[in-house]
Amino acid sequence: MADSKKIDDLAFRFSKLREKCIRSGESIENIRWEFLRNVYRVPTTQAKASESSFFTWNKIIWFLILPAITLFLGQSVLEYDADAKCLIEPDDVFLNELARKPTNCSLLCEGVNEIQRVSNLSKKEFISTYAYTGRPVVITDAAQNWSAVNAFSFKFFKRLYAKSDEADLENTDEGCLFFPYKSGFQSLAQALRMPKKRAEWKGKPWYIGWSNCDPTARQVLRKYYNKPYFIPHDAETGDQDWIFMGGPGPGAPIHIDMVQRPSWQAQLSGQKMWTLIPPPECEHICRTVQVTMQKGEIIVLDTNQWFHSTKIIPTGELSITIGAEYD
Ligand SMILES: O=C(O)CCC(=O)C(=O)O
Ligand SMILES: [Fe+2]
Repeated sequence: MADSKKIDDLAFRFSKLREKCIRSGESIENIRWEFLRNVYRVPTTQAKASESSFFTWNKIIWFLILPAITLFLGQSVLEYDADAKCLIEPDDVFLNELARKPTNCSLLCEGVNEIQRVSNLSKKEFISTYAYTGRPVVITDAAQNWSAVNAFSFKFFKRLYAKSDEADLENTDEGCLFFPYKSGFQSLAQALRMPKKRAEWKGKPWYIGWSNCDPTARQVLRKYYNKPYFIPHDAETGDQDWIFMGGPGPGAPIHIDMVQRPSWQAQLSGQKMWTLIPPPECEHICRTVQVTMQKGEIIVLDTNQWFHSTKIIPTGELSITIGAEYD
């Protein structure tokens, strides 16, 4: 099988397993052997009903070769290379690619030749055309009158988190995630301590992203923005704010997410270009699209279905965005 076919095949099997777990409520651990057997095409072994006596030939043979196997395994354990790379690394973003359902291409991206820019978008139209189809859209007037537009800056976030406990900021159990990209920072706390020069974009370039998990900071943030006006009253927007900040150059590299829901992201400072690539199974009918976000605009996007990357456009301002998931 060609490599890409193998990956498609594997992706399909992973996706089936995921569906099965969701449907049956079983944990992936319980059905992982079934999955591995399926992937490696090992036939299911069935005990033979006729086997009755303990000393069958089979057992005698096993009795003889077992010590040899034990010796061999013992040797292998001694030679075990703990640093050897796994077939698939546990934190590999490739896993996100494998563990997803195949996309309904006609719904997601067929005929999407460019990203629509709209204004005055009614809740009704948002629901019927964009909210759950995965078709990306930019709402140009969505965040223009948020006070976040003039208030958010590097200094703002430094002050916002000054009182937060450093350990709290890094507690991944609470869903606090930090994306350092190529900045070299290991945590949000560390990034916010960067020298003034670097923060003012006169040192090594940086781009970072994080999910806010400090409830006090969340309350402050919410004073600066509203739920986007086109999101229906009964649709929740996630509790977790996602913030991305940095200067000109590469932003997020191409990836696909495994989050619960589609999301919106408001451009509050600077400009950022998004590249959206349809999933491979849609390549024959869909195309890659790009859009540059201006200050005060919101992009709505299903990051679980579109591969995406970002790039910050030089404007003299940091790019700062805030976003959340909705359902
Ligand atoms: O804003 C960015 O640079 C990347 C955001 C992203 O990957 C996401 O919202 O899923
Ligand atoms: Fe993403």
